[in-house]
Amino acid sequence: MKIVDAKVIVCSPGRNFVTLKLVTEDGVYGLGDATLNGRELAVVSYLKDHVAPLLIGRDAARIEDTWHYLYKGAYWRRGPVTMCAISAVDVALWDIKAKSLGVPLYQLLGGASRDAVLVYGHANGANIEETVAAVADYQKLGYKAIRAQSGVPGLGKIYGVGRGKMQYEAAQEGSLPVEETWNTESYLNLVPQLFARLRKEFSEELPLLHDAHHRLTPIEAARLGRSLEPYHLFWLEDPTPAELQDGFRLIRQHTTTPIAVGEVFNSVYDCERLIKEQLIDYIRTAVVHAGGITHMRKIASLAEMHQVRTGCHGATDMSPVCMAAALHFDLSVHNFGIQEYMVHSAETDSVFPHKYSFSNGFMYPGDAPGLGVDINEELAAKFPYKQAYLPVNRALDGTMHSW
Ligand code: KDG
Ligand code: MG
Repeated sequence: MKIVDAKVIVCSPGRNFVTLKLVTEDGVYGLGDATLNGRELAVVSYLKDHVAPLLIGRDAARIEDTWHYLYKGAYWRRGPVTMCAISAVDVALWDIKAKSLGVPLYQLLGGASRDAVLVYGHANGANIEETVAAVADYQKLGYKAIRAQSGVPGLGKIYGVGRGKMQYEAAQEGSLPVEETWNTESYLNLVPQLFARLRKEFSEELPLLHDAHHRLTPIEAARLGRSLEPYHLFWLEDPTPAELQDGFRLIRQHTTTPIAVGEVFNSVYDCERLIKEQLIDYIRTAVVHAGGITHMRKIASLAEMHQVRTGCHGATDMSPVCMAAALHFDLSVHNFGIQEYMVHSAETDSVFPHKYSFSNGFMYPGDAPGLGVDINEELAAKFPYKQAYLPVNRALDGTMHSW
């Protein structure tokens, strides 16, 4: 079953998405998400100029071999652009294989390890009281686990808050990134107050999560983790930038708050030390950024051996194609922990009709053959690419800070 076409579709139904469509000689096609938020066109070029020509005429059934052909064959290894492109090819090939065999993808990954996929929603507010109200709203929608982010007095819009309490979209249209303001001390004082208030309002049993979004040094993160211990979070995410992995050892020495990391990772080598030394509890790599289903399974297997669970990144910049792939992965891997879920806009859902569904705090990939997601190319063409960037962050004195 030879690949005869490799089409890169760029559209912006509410936000930018890059989708790879691989077509085989017998007409079966597969989709892969290749969206790299704020750097979309770099992946488009990599796919169009360097990957698509290599795929024409290749056997679509050889998924593992194609993965290594693109990874080893490039000589230049890893990196978000390359790995996003490889992910898209990989997922499209898994979609083709499952469709050809007439089974939902999770059946090819060992079958279901559970009945449903636990997800968490994003509650946020400009201040603590607004965030408490947003958590209540998410509970009413049936969510069984909720991430809580609050604005910090004096800082204006910061990561995780600012576009209405039920939704948050980080990328903003424009030719330059928006600049946000940061002050670590104000943040470190506010977050424990937020969770103290949330535990007062809601059950001790409600899994609550928080994302520090790479903005702390290891010792600041250790202070935050320790101050949150009475409120027993499900996880504290990205407590410190993960380039310096020794920092996680320091955090671990000081707190029992569970740690999640990995949304910016793109290979098992980024995770290896953190997993093997049991410095984290949840690995958050995404199918679209970490080499597709093929590579994500290797990461999950390593994690399983070290009692680390998965917690895939699932913000709105993961397209419905990635979301579907994540749900098949989540349903099948033994050491699944939780899946992030941010609802896409109605425009996005209309461009990407899909069979996955949410009900009462859980998600289901559905039983359609393959991924169970399609792309309406005619409609996609009505939403052309719009330049957009993730924000940048500056401390109060103007110094650049991690966002
Ligand atoms: O593209 C970057 C966003 O997806 C990221 O900032 C969202 O941190 C995020 C999260 O946990 O969803
Ligand atoms: Mg995050």
